[in-house]
Amino acid sequence: MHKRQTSNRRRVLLITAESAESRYVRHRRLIRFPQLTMPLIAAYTPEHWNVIHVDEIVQKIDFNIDVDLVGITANTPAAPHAYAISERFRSRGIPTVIGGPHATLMPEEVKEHADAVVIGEGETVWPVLVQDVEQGTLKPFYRCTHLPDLKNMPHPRWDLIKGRVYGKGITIATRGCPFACDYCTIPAMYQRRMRYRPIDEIVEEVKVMPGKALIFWDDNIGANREYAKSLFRAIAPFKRWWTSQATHDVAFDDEFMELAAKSGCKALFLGLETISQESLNGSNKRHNKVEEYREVLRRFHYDGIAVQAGTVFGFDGDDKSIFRRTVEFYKEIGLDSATISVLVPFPNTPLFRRLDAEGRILTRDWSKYDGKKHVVFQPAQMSPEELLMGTEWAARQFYSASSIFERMWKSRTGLWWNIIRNIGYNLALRNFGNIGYNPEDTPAPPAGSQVAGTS
Ligand code: B12
Ligand code: SF4
Repeated sequence: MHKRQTSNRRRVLLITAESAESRYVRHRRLIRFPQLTMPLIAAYTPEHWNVIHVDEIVQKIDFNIDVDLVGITANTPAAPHAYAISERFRSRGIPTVIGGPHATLMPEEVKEHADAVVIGEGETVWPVLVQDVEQGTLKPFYRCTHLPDLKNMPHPRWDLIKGRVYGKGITIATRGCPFACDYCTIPAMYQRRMRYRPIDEIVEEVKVMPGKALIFWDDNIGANREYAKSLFRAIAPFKRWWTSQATHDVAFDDEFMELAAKSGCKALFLGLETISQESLNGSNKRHNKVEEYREVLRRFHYDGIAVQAGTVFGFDGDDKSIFRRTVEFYKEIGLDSATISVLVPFPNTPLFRRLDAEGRILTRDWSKYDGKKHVVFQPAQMSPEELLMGTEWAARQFYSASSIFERMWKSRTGLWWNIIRNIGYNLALRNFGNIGYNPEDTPAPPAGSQVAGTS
């Protein structure tokens, strides 16, 4: 049992929640990406509070800890687990607050399990909430009505990120995304209003960020190309390596690509999602053009930047051939790496509402909304089991030794770390038994079959 410190400083425990199932998958990863959320909320906490952070990917919660407030961030699959954590602290009379994507999408449900809910962004409401705790006037809901402009953003508390050899140097340059893909929660979280931090403030931050490699956890760092180019020019002298997320059209802006490369960009996550244009159009993602993907890869590799492709199976246009076709195409174009998932209709998104109206939502158990080990809706052209096992098959094919060799041979981009990254995924998949399903050869698996593990 921890004893309260002798000073009369208040104590807040911030928790980055991660369910046991997800922990099992993520703890085995070579790279365990940390989230920025709690290190940033910590930086906005008044100085007379002590902040303790527990990131469940790498740390355990001490439920006996003596604190005045518990703050939890949770995405949808972690929500039921976050509720359980919250209830345990509440049973000891400690007030709890939950924020993050799920709280923003489903505040009324979240309120049943916490004393307060933060809806939307935390910068402006968190200091008010903390003061209310001090005065014993905690309110049930704290809604972000004035979007923070992110000027004077304090440095995130990187010291609170534990258990990572790589990836402590995280921040953001921009917030939001101008697009509104129908399955994505970003439009609801940030109200489709792009914000840009002053570049000189980011430069000051880059100077002191820990580690050589940095991550900008922006949703779309290329949303405003001119801003991005100025940022790249400004951070180039510091010779850091960095990665972020963008849309694939940046590839066609030569100046953007050159400046990104010169400023140390080693890889970008691109939400390619699918090789079916029909599926992209049906998801309000017309800005992705499948016919351009090959050229996109060529241009990225020309500038020495690797591509990590967000890849999703289960769109209405997908039949059982989509798995093989995708893996073959990725090999052909020399794709560096892919995050392979099953489509998830997150609550309160346009996709969820459509599937719900069509009677195709199979469960509202949010813990199954992980995009890895469960299918939570009825796919249009296959069974849920076929979708799950097909996705697993595609991940194994994509990260097989021969596929890694073929893709790396074609990519020739950042080979030493790119190969290590691919091997990491290959090894992670080995932690789970291969059930040997082949989507086009094996008969349909029985309903309720379990998948072993996806990337
Ligand atoms: C980093 C990241 C990851 C990392 C690390 C995750 C981790 N658990 O550590 C990796 C790559 C591993 C990952 C994986 C996944 N992720 Co992710 N990820 C992100 C990303 C890009 C950045 C998170 C971040 O640091 N943001 C910056 C901080 C500052 O912003 P923020 O979290 O929104 O916090 C602000 C407010 O929301 C609010 N707030 C949030 N929580 C709290 C709590 C309190 C108490 C308070 C006061 C305020 C507050 O205040 C903050 C400041 O304004 C987000 C997108 C995003 N923009 O957030 C997606 C995002 C969170 N991920 C998402 C998803 C779907 C996943 C996966 C399920 C994908 C998959 N199918 O595998 C997995 C799940 C893994 C897991 N179990 O955690 C979705 C969540 C959707 C949802 N409805 O829950 C997001 C929103 C992306 C999206 N396009 O929709 N992810
Ligand atoms: S482009 Fe990416 S971040 Fe933007 S709305 Fe679509 S999926 Fe979400």
